[in-house]
Amino acid sequence: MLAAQNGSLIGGETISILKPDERLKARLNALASHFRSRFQREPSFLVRVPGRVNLIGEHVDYCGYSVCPMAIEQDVLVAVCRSDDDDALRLTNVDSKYQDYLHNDLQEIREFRLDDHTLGPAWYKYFLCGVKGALEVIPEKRRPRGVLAAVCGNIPPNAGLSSSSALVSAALLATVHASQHEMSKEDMATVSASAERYIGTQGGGMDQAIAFLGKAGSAKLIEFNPLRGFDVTLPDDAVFVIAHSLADHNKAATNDFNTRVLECRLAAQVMARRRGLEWHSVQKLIDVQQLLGASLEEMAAIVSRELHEPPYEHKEICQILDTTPEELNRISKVPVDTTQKFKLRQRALHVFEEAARVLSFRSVCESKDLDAADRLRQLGNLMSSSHSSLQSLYECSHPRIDVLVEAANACGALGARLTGAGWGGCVVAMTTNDRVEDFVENLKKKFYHNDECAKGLDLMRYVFPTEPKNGASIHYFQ
Ligand code: ADP
Ligand code: NG1
Ligand code: MG
Repeated sequence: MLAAQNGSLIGGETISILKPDERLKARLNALASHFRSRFQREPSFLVRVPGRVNLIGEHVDYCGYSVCPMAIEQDVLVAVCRSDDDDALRLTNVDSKYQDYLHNDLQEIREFRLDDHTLGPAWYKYFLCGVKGALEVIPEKRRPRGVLAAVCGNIPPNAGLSSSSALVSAALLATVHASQHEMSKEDMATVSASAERYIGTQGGGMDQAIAFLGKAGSAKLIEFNPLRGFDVTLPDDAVFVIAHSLADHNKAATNDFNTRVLECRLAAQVMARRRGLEWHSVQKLIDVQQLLGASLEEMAAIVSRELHEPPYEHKEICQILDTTPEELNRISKVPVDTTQKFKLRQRALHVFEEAARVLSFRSVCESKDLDAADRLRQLGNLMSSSHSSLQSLYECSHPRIDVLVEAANACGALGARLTGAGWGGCVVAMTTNDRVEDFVENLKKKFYHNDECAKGLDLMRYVFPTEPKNGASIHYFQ
């Protein structure tokens, strides 16, 4: 059974039911006609959940630290109809590369295991994560017998813009709304973050939080435990450009992501043990910080004292924690190979320094003492330092990402960094209003024009300016 943070559901604003604007109407009509052709029925409502770009605060959410993303225009739409004369879940996708899916008993999805894949999950499993999460919190008498759903999305997938969470969150919202069950945005985000873990990745909750809490015109500082979002007003003259490295990385298809989550947990436990603290209850790096009552800057210094540079072997971690390899494997929550080595110092250092950069980013945005140029320069520097840390300490970049960041800098970006989990995907670069058009054109020339991978692509979909958009919404067809 899923529980929201602190074990209970928290109240708050619910998802807005809005009239579709003109841009949405065209897509909505195409989706409705796909729905009709597959199901010979009219859809009754539509949910829209956006992707996001994280401006700063990478790989810190699952350590308990705040992040600073904004919702983007690209989204996942789901047209939905509840069916009370049939027990099935029927799913279809406008994009034919995602095959239709049918399961004859919707209620059975509660018991499904969704993380048993070798080459990465089928698309519909993300949808099932959201349905499973919803069924766990909707009272039995409200649950629909069956659901028909048609999906269409335009978030570049496997690229760090959170297409997976948009899909999981849309499935959750669709099922909850079809059941006429009321939930606050915060509860939706929390349940959706837990639900996405069924796919096998141990994410921290940033993506689902901004998917529901996003607000047009501001980025958000997202805090966890309890989940809260604070508006961050970005400088008027700043423009953020997303650029795709054209290297995909599906998080659930490899152990890369979960290994970092594990390294952070082990770093926290080893630090706790070395400082004479009870380590079993320590799960996140923020737990050690709170137990030690130290600042983020002090934590970076403590890391340098308590954790050594050469990678830790499994055996050494067992010795420090005074535990057996079997017990360590059990608490690791992800499969661990005993020959695996863990870079505890490097990962923990990244997290504490990146968490501090998020707070600095917000202070710089809010500062009244800086002139416009200084503000942009400082924000750009924070983004660039974040990228260097992801590259060298966290080792989650990709050669194409590093070349793209360099190209963005050479084209005059004030700062540029990998965004999302990495190992491929997108970068976010900051430029100014008056330079954005030239910046995008120059970046196209520098990175994409002579690139084999970019041949035949509509580059507008791979390199584009973005601005903060609203989070999830519900729309009716009439
Ligand atoms: P991201 O960084 O985009 O969140 P993930 O590796 O977490 O990448 O997961 C992306 C997966 O989500 C895709 O491989 C695909 O299975 C699914 N997905 C994303 N967008 C869509 C869509 N429009 N329709 C169907 N499935 C989608
Ligand atoms: P992406 O790249 O969008 O899948 C992942 C995690 C986030 C966060 C970032 C790294 C999920 C669903 N998302 O994002 O929680 O940890 O990596 O900052 O696991
Ligand atoms: Mg994802």
